[in-house]
Amino acid sequence: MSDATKQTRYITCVLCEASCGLEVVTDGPAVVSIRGHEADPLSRGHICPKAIALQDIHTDPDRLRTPVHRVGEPGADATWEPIGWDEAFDLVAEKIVATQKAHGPDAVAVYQGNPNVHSLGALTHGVSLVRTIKSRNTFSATSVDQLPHQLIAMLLYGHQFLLPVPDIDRTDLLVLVGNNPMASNGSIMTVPDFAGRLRELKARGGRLVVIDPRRTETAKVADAHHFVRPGTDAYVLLAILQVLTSEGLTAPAQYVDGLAELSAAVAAFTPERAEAVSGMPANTIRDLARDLARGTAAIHGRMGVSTQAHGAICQFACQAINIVTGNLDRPGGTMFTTPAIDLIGKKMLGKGHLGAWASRVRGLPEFGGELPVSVLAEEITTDGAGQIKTLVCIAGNPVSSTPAGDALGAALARLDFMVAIDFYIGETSRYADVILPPTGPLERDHYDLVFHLLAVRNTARWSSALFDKPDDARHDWEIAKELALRIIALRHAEDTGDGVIGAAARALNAVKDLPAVVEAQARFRTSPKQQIDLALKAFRTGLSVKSLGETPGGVDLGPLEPRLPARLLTDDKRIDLDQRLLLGAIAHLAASSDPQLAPEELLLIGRRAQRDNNSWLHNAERLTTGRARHRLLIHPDDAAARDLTDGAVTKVTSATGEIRVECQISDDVMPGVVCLPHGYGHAANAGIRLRHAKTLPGASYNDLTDPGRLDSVSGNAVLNGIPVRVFTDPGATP
Ligand SMILES: Nc1nc2c(c(=O)[nH]1)N[C@H]1C(S)=C(S)[C@@H](COP(=O)(O)OP(=O)(O)OC[C@H]3O[C@@H](n4cnc5c(=O)[nH]c(N)nc54)[C@H](O)[C@@H]3O)O[C@H]1N2
Ligand SMILES: Nc1nc2c(c(=O)[nH]1)N[C@H]1C(S)=C(S)[C@@H](COP(=O)(O)OP(=O)(O)OC[C@H]3O[C@@H](n4cnc5c(=O)[nH]c(N)nc54)[C@H](O)[C@@H]3O)O[C@H]1N2
Ligand code: SF4
Ligand SMILES: [Mo]
Repeated sequence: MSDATKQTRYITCVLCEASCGLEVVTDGPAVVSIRGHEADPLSRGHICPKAIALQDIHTDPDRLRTPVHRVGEPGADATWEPIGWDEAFDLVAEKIVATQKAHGPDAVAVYQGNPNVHSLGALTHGVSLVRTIKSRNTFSATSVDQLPHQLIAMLLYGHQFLLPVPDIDRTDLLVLVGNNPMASNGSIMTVPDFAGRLRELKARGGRLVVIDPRRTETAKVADAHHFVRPGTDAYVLLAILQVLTSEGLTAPAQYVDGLAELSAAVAAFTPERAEAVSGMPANTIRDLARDLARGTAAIHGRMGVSTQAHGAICQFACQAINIVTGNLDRPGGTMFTTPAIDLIGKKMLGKGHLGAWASRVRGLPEFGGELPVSVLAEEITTDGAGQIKTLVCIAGNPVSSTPAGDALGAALARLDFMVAIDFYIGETSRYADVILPPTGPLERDHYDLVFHLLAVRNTARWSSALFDKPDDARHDWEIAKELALRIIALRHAEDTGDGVIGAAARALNAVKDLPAVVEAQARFRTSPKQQIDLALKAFRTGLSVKSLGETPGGVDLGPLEPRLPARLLTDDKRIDLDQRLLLGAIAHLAASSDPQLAPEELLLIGRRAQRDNNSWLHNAERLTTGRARHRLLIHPDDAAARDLTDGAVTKVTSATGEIRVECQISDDVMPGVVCLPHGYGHAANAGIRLRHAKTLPGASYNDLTDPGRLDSVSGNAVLNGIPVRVFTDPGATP
């Protein structure tokens, strides 16, 4: 290694929503060091241990570099043989077109996982591929994640992605409900360097309050932490609204309607009722409500209150609290971003719609073109017209990440055909007939179309691929392009009477001059980089890919600015709190008897560790050292009641499943609550090809969750507050 060949480069980390700017030193094809980029106007030098995994992924021998197809049944005995790209594209396109011809368009389903929002090419081209497939059976990780946020944003602000973010850099009071940014680095709030920003908040006299059934890493650095029984936040949040409205502590902006209706709807939710249900003291709730109305304040609810029984009510209540206290759209409250590439303002993202169609078996409504992923398995296994026969799984691991993942896996085994666009053979992709691996995160260009929209500061950053891709590799956008063009060509060949004979590539050649095909080619051939450059210029930002590329870390466009009411996309440019869907659900909750648990039951909640990333970074050697993180946290009282000793293997059962897992006794969880991370359960003999993951199999949380339990308003999965029983199980090994 010589200094002469070393290069310092600035890139964006695409592993989580914080989107940190990194300073990477390379030497030829090798990464020499990765550190946080101090001069980055958004991330200010922040980095977390996961960033080094970028290098591990890059060099991981288990990462697929060429397409493979499975020989034999899914499982330990399956073998995977490399096939050429053209052959693979042809095969996949033909299966998709043939399935849709034989069984209708909805017989091909699509699932898009979380990494899609972290990939520019997936957004510029993957979305178009999904539109080309054109199936009502479209699913994504949204319905195990932020679906209630999008629904509420659509109803209140007129667009599913008009999501206000806490103005952490100026607020007096930040209240976090069901999120743990010290480990997750923030969500629906791109907040790199949360710890540093929190220190600044405290230094200027501000406070952080955390509401969570576990004393989390964030709770430990907060000014106050309040335990809440899982799944009962709705009572607490509605009680905060009850206090605000009944004590006259409201000061909504002039463009807000429906305060009287909201006040009436929350009247039954007294702090005393909330205390009885949630365990959070009534006086604490009153004080918190009054504090929220005092100076600038922002309340932010995330996973713990989205993926639970009352996800939509909780998100509605959080927005309503910010609105009625006058904190929405003011510095120090919650604010909307002003992104350089404004996909919302330029109407390039749909506003969202609810119930345009319903799932075939259970009749659950779509939102924004997607059905809740909790219905995926039953749509595969229930015979009849419209049954799913083929699945296109793009950057997702639903066997690990969605309710009753084990049952979903069994359903995937019954498909006629499945393709995974993924670079690992994991819990889900092992069921695929063909896996198409895109280039890795260090081999692709990036611009954050999504996270600039959700960031606590307005910036714009271009990130060039650190390394050239190998000649025979394909970017995710190229995979989307090749598949889409072949699908379009095959459909045209069929229409023009050529039929589905022979290779898709031949069909492509035969119809390449048809106007529709020419148009599609033009659309798909524009690279992500060209599209970003065109957008930056068309939107008169004064920026270009070239100018951003010459500005390491990107440009600082300043703190968030007030944008309302101009930014609203509701028909009358006003915010209406009198939302029938939500006020109806609140009335229903008011009239329902309060939740009770059977005496033996505990409530299961999730957690994220700083060195985990959902299900897929467990093959990074340096992230998987040390003591296993996938232990079940249990309160000393609950452990004693079951004669459990620390480290014992327990059997955990729910209404739908059973797992074995090691326990860790801890009073960080409240009595009656047990806590386990998701994304584990890398079964050693299942035929997955992840050498490190197999050494830390753990158990999968989602073998305990129930696809039948949904937030009834939004269709989001209930992943937290799962009633379980915990038993000593001396004979079992985890
Ligand atoms: N019980 C429980 N379940 C949960 C959660 C929870 O808190 N508790 N969290 C939920 C949340 S918030 C989410 S977002 C979901 C995540 O759910 P999913 O998105 O379904 O799963 P991931 O674990 O993110 O798996 C991502 C897959 O994409 C692959 N991959 C990674 N990068 C790329 C890429 O650039 N291109 C392609 N093509 N593939 C790539 C990986 O190899 C992996 O197979 O899980 C949800 N499930
Ligand atoms: N290190 C790391 N970072 C990540 C990820 C990761 O897997 N690892 N995943 C990324 C993704 S995809 C996402 S969506 C974000 C999520 O980011 P966060 O929302 O911050 O995610 P979690 O850490 O799951 O935090 C959820 C919190 O809710 C609490 N909780 C559970 N049930 C309840 C309840 O009923 N009420 C209340 N009030 N709280 C409850 C849990 O104890 C937990 O502390 O993180 C992202 N960042
Ligand atoms: S916080 Fe997220 S974006 Fe920042 S370095 Fe860690 S994984 Fe990457
Ligand atoms: Mo997520």
